Amino acid sequence: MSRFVTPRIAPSEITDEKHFWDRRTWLATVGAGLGALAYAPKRLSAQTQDTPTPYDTITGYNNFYEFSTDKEAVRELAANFRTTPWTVSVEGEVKRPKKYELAELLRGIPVEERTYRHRCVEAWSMVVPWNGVSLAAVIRKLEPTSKAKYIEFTTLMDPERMPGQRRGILQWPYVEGLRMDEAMNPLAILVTGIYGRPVPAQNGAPLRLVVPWKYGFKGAKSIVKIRFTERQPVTTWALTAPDEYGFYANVNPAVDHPRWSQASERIIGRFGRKETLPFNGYAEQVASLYRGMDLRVNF
Ligand SMILES: Nc1nc2c(c(=O)[nH]1)N[C@H]1C(S)=C(S)[C@@H](COP(=O)(O)O)O[C@H]1N2
Ligand SMILES: [Mo]
Repeated sequence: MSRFVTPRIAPSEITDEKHFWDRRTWLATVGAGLGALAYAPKRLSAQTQDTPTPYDTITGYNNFYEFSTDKEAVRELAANFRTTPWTVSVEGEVKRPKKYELAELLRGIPVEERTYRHRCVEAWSMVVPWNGVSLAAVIRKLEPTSKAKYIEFTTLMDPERMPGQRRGILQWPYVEGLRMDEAMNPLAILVTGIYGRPVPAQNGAPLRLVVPWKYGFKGAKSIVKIRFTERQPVTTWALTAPDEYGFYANVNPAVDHPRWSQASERIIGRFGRKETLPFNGYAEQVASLYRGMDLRVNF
């Protein structure tokens, strides 16, 4: 899987956070020279300046109900989860419906480094240096038809390999979705790595969605199906508890969850809380997508 992680710097060169920061320092140091243009990973202006959460915390505190509802148990339960071979079925309103081997799906699309705030609907947050590909680039490659108004993502269904699926906690498989214009926003990515290493199973290997202005549950893990649809997808959490989890799920400090406030968030791996920002701090990039919508109704 390492070939999907970072294209220009071998993962073997980046073995821990210290090296990650050394590399950043190096990039900043040589940044003045022309040579750096060729080597620096493409950065988006939206990238947060917040301090990234340590690797061990990001990969040791996980919501992945297919393995367990105990966040600290997922890492161990997912330790032997095999992600090769991996097939992603592309279906629905698309030029060529087809089953892709993962490498084929991502071929030709550059892997970028995107450090994003990650805000769970449970009112905790992290800052994650993801590696991944632009979802828009993948969609352009797949060529949806003019009827495609939404995109749906489905997680692997395999109770033998995912012990949590032997219990009816949710209606499996886990399904999430976006409106097509949301999916085409440059902030939306399909993640293949964290801190320059292949994304671990507990974080959604080998391919998971990240939509940083929305609550974390929109980011379906271990994706095996991408379907383009005319109708709004029926998504797992909105189906399970429609009063608590909407289809849009944009981070919004003004709309509380029925059972807790969304005004602030607990910072995992650090002390204290911080104020939650509208659209998780990405309003400048995405607020226009929702112009004219009542975000209390479409929560
Ligand atoms: N398939 C699947 N995807 C999922 C979940 C899940 O239980 N199953 N949990 C979601 C929730 S609630 C969050 S907050 C994020 C957690 O991602 P992380 O473990 O990488 O922090 O994954 C999301 N994607
Ligand atoms: Mo979450």
